[in-house]
Formats: sequence, structure tokens, C-alpha cells
Amino acid sequence: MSKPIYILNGPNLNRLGVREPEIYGYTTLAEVEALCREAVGERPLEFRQTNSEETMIDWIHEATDRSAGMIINPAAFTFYSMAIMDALKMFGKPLIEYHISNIHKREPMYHNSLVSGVATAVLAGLGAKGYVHAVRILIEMIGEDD
Ligand code: CA2
Repeated sequence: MSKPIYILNGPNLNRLGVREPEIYGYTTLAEVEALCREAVGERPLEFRQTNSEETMIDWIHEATDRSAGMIINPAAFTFYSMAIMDALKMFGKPLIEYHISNIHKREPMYHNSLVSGVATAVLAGLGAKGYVHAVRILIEMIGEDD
């Protein structure tokens, strides 16, 4: 049985498709989850969202023990949470940092990710449906063994 892929989403992403569609589009997080479930096929998927830093850290630890790899959209945690960066540093498996918007095209406060330095790869600006590309790339990175 293959190990699960974790897709973890940070604060306010539960509002996806509801607010600021000019930046984040009209796709909801539930729709993103459905697309990701299709993309993983038979492999188990843990798709979650939290507004709490503590919960996010606990989930990263859980994924460290149980998963084959992870996609994380840390949202605002990206830019200030040393605790999440430290937890991800210990992850030790393929890790994709994902952002719906192109953070580098936005205001300077969105330019300095603490997560990019510990991620295997970074994807930004492909929109909500772009999570599916991240899933496909992650599965390739994981390979056959895990
Ligand atoms: O583009 C992304 O995916 C972000 O991670 C989204 C974060 C932002 O802090 C990052 O810089 C880039 C914000 C998430 C807020 O989510 C909302 C979703 C819908 C409506 C309003 C906010």
C-alpha cells in the first residue's frame, strides 16, 4: 500500500472562490480537493486546511511520520512563521511549496518566503487548478518506491 500524499493549506484559503476572485479566481478549495483526488488516482490523499499555526505544525509532523511527500500552500505563514519553516526543515521527503498567485508579481511583502529555502520545489502563479500540476510533479518526485 502506498503512503499518502499530504496537501496542506494555510490561513484564509477556506475562503477561496468566495473573496478576491481577481487574485485567486472562482475555484473553491472543495473543487481543488476534488481535482487533486482525481490526480492522485489510487494513492491515498490527506487534503486539509487550517487557520491555526499550531495545527499546521502538528500536521507537518504527522506528514513527516506518515507521508510519501507533501504540497504545502502556507499562505500568510510563508512570510513569517519560523516555526513552520523549522518543522518543514525536518520533513526530509519531496516537498512542493505552492502558491495560487505569482507572489513575486505582487507587493514586496509577498516576496520573501521562509519556506522556499527548505522546499524541494516552488510553484506559484498557476491558479487554483494548478494544484493538479503540483500533484503530478510530486508523484514523479516520489517515484515507485514510496
Ligand atoms: O497565492 C497564494 O496561494 C497565497 O499563498 C495566498 C495567501 C497569500 O498570503 C500568499 O501570499 C499567496 C493568502 C490566502 C488568502 O486566501 C484567500 C482566498 C480567497 C479570498 C481571500 C483570501
